[in-house]
Amino acid sequence: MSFKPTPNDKFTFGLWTVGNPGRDPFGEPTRPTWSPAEIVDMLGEAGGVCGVNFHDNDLIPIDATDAEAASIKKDFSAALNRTGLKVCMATTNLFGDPVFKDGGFTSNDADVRAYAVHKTMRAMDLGAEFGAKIYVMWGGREGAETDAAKDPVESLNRYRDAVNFLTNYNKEKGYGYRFALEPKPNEPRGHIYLPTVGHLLAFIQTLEHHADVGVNPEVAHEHMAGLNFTHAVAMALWAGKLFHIDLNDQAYGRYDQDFRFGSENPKAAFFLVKLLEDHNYDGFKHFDSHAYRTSDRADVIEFARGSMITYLRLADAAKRWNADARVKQLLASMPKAEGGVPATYSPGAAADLHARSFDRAAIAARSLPYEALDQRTIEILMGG
Ligand code: DIG
Ligand code: MN
Ligand code: MN
Repeated sequence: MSFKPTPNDKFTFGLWTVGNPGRDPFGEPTRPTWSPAEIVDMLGEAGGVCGVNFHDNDLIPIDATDAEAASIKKDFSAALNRTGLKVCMATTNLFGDPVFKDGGFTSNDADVRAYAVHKTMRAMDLGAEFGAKIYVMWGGREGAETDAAKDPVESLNRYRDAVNFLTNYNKEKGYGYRFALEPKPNEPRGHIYLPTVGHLLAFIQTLEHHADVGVNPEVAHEHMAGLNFTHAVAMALWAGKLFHIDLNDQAYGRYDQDFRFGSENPKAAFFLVKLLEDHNYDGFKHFDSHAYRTSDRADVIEFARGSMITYLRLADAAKRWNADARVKQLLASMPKAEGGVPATYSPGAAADLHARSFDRAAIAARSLPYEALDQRTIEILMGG
């Protein structure tokens, strides 16, 4: 069976992912800095990619003249036309320039907070120009190394005020963005505010236009927090807030590795894909990851292809798991799951439950064949 991605799979890549030049904290770039148009052409070569995403300055350098910006946009548009790729998500770089050394929305400097909102409005304009309908906000610099610097409660007020202002700008301009806030526990700041999906879901409920705001969970970031990413995504799905997702992979307890999807822990990736497929997630699947520093252009394209093919293979494995006779037999052998606690309260239901007697020993003796079920999962993943 061949696993060929198509644009209908809604796989996307940021310009900064395939365009990653291989620089790391201990070494210079190992690859050329390709232009946005060249990156789009590389994604066209990979085949089956739905779209591309960008931070404002991935496309237009922060100090570009209007003429330079116009020329870049012209070349980028031409590449989109020849490859058929769309722009699916836009976001703002509020972490690269030194002005953001203490954050953007939560900076202690009111001028920096103003500039961050100014820059985001213009980045929203740019994304809308190319048809993006998802706007991601990753607060990579919104944090602290020492809590002597700022009051974390005041920081959340500042964060909320900035997001409220920008969701109102979205309404005034009629851009139709849905905002996806992206959590990360640390790096580049010692501690980043709103570090996990759970923190963001609580934060979103306090916003003026909370219906327009969801989350963009990333595998690597929940792993950095030592959390189960599938459960984080389940929480977002359950809350109706999974507006976007950053797929990659990551060893626990390491710096943000942004590895190719499924390359570090295929079993965890399987359960994530099974969750997304079982719950009919219909959003973009963004591979926020990059090739190894050792990769050349051809291997970077293999990285992009591999990301998509792994997802498709795991989705096929999820279909085979759901249809597997042994899996069905094991699930059927487990205690009845339906019923139990009444979905709605009534005095009668409470009286019945209150008076009910339970044979604890008999219930405790029931079997839960999870070893067999997990073993069968491993066998299916191994092609068995
Ligand atoms: C890091 O995981 C962040 C940035 O790459 C970007 O702002 C966001 C978009 O996916 N992810
Ligand atoms: Mn990351
Ligand atoms: Mn990300």
